[in-house]
Amino acid sequence: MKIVALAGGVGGAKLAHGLAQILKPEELTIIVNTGDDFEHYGLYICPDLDTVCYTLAELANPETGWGRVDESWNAIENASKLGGLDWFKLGDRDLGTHLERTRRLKAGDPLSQITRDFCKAWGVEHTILPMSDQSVRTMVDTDEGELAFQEYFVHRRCEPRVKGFRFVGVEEAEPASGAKEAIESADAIVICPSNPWVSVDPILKVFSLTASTSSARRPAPLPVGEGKPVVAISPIIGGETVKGPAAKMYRELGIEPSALAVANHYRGVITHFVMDAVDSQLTESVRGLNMRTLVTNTLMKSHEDRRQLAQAILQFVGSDS
Ligand code: FO1
Repeated sequence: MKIVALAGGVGGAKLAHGLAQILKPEELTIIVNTGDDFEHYGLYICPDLDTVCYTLAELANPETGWGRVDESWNAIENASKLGGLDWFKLGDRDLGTHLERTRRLKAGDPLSQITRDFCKAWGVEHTILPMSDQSVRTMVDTDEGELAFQEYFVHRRCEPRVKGFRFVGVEEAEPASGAKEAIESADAIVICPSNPWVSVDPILKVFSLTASTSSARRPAPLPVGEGKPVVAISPIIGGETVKGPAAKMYRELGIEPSALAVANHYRGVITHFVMDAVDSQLTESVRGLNMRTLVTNTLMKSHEDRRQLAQAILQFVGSDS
């Protein structure tokens, strides 16, 4: 079964890792959000892309979910001592990734090719692609003005109240080389349990799969995914997010955070929806959105949880396709 997974950072990476434990390399392509990318110290940083690559390479820091395992912090500590910026923690090993990626980008290589080469070097056999080789920048509109994504997320610890989002460059961004073909030849598309507003929506917009950030712009009859199952896994469990600000964002945008709110967010895009057992009382409401539902354990604490959730999702979308 050929699957395309759409992923943001930590939650997306965990499910992608579960899928990679089951599917052969030629059966899985993971398309990753690059709206979080930014330049820092003159280096090109791709947090979500690196999180997915490190996770599949089993090189990720198990405590944070982002960055590298067995990391040291000499460079950033030294920079900080010299008066430099230290709000975004770049580890010594991780810095090597940013240095080499920046060198290659400056030499004119596309991000998708660089990512393929890095994955080969790290022993990752499944295909991981950025959503686009062109720049898309997520901007967060807040009560303190518009902030670049990492400024909002890491520097300001998601404290400002969110009013909306803007994805600069998304209209012009073409899908990365190979990504559209992967979607076209996939049997199903899996939207990982990543933040719908800032991790998944930018990818959906690049592929014209939706424009669900505004109900006024509810659209898009799946020009790419049409005719195949598209399944989303709720990142909201029992009204809260496992990690990150998705629930806070829903609240600040005037929507009660719940699995139902997530299903509603993806209305018109998805055919199948997976939610946690603690949210089983929402099943009928989600079915009312014309979606098939699966209620299961979606919390991925261990590698085995990741594999089991991936297995359940594959069975769910495979059972009627
Ligand atoms: N997240 C943090 O909360 N604090 C950090 O200092 C931080 C550093 C960092 C370095 C490299 C990297 O690839 C990711 C990093 N992240 C950090 C995570 C990242 O900024 C966010 O989790 C994502 O952008 C949201 O998906």
